[in-house]
Amino acid sequence: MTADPSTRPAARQDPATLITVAPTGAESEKSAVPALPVTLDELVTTAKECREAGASIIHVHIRDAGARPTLDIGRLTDTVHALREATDLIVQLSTGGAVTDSFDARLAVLDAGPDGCSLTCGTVNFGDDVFMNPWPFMCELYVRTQERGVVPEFELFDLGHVAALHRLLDKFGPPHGGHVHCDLVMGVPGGMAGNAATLVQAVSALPDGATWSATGVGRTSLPVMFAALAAGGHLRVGMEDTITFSRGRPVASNAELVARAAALAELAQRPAMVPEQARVLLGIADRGR
Ligand code: KMH
Ligand code: ZN
Repeated sequence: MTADPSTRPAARQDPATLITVAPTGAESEKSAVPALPVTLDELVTTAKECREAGASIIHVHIRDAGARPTLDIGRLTDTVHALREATDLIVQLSTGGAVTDSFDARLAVLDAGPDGCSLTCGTVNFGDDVFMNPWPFMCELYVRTQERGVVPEFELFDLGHVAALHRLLDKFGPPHGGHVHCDLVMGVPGGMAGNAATLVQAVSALPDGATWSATGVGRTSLPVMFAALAAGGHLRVGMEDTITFSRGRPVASNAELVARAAALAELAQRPAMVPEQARVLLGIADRGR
């Protein structure tokens, strides 16, 4: 029996699942979360383990010698080279940084020559802080990605960010590589809720042909992961977003979060894709290793 066309999903369904790992972030402190990778050695080891476990993109925030968040361009450049040397992962640098970072420092991240970067589509309350992404900053960053040949991933923390994404694409045209890929960051205190109903609403508003992943911060991690798989999306996991594996049990490593995501993707009959497949999906050229 064939399915009734009216029940077929409108959303694009990729036969495999792109898994992004976001191993570090800017918010957790090493002293509170000892398993957090903060040195270059720890990051490279994490990257290799996560690649083995099923990740194809690494979303990178780095730390300084005191394990504090930094956007130091020398360290970022060394990090891009080291990750390329050690793995075939797609290297995506955060342009969000920490809430205290200046716009100029966030724009300069592209100078480190990553494959991709995050581009958040609007300001959002972020716990007790504010993550600032005013329209002129978004525009400047987007145009620079087009000029530098860096593929942006549009980070959407709120439904209003989806509207801002449409506005950006209408004004400046498609991104480098020609394909729009978004990441729904859900469950941030101040952003959109991390649940299935909100995910479906956000996905239905995305540009035609866009692909998307989703991540739920904190305890929204699992509900968002199940909802994303059910809706045909991709997954982002990692200690940037989740430091508790299950009730009362801290995450032991980023790789175990990737392994859990890959196992769920396998169960959903959309197994984890390898970086080569992800590059084709996202229009990201292999810059050589
Ligand atoms: N650390 C947050 C303030 C991104 O990487 O682009 C911003 C963030 C988003 O993590
Ligand atoms: Zn980030």
